[in-house]
Amino acid sequence: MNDLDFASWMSQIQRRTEVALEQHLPRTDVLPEQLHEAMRYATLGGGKRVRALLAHAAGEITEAAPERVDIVASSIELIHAYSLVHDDMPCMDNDVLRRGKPTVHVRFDEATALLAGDALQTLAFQLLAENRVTESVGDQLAMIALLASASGSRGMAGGQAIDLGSVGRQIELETLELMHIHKTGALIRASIVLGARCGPRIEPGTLSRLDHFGKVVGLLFQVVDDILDLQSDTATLGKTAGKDAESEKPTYVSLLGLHGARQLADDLLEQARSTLTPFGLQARRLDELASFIVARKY
Ligand code: GRG
Repeated sequence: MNDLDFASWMSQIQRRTEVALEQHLPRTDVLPEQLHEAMRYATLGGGKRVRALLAHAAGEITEAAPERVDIVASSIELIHAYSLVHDDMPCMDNDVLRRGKPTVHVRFDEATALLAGDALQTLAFQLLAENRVTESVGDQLAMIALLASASGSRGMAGGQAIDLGSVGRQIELETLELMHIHKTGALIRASIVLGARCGPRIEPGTLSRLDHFGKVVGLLFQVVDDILDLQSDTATLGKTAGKDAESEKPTYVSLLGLHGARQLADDLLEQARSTLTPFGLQARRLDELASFIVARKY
């Protein structure tokens, strides 16, 4: 796959992620049909699959078998899909549009959205527990624990709690950073480390270097998200644009201004790319992904 240009590589990984997710999600002719329909609606046919791409790109560094990375990538995309379903609900962001379609509670109902999110989350852990992704059982257990802590109150869910608590308040840049390291960053960071842990060639220092890269890229992702929320439109984003300002959410743009946020994105990109230098050509896809995250339009 190394001779592919970035766009072809990306669409190949997006395709194989879609196929893996479609295989692992419960069928809609199995009871309870509506819940299964909602789970598939929330997960399939949309999304950039950035976390799956990062997992595969990190797996290339440790020579991981792509079939193993597919499991990790699917688990992470399931967690991500659950977080979006719950985030869009009236008790949180109360949004009606996601990935260019009505949100799950709008298309179905609130109770179904809540249950679909719950079931997507547990399916993620079932997948990772039932399929071998690394040689040692102890390592596999550690990977399951890593995904749990990245998703839980010390990771994504905790970041969401800080986010909900900061609406309409003035917060310092450090608090904003802490919030995003958890809310958006923890799962992105886990995608990279888990992808790498699927492979046999893990040199000393590799995982901590990749973890640092993930931390920087997680922040970079959020800075760009804040800029897009202000600068882009609903049709391009596939979700309601201008939501941050409307709901008085502190963002990198509200704290630093547009120019400051752009400057921060440039600095973070440089930092992320320099972290990869020791990996040489094996980090080509991670490097390309970092640039893609900055250049993305949605
Ligand atoms: C409800 C526990 C819980 C957590 C929700 C991740 C999150 C926490 C909320 C999502 C809200 C949001 C818009 C966050 C900004 C960054 C982000 C995660 C954007 C969406 O991710 P993309 O752009 O989405 O990767 P796609 O649709 O491409 O998969």
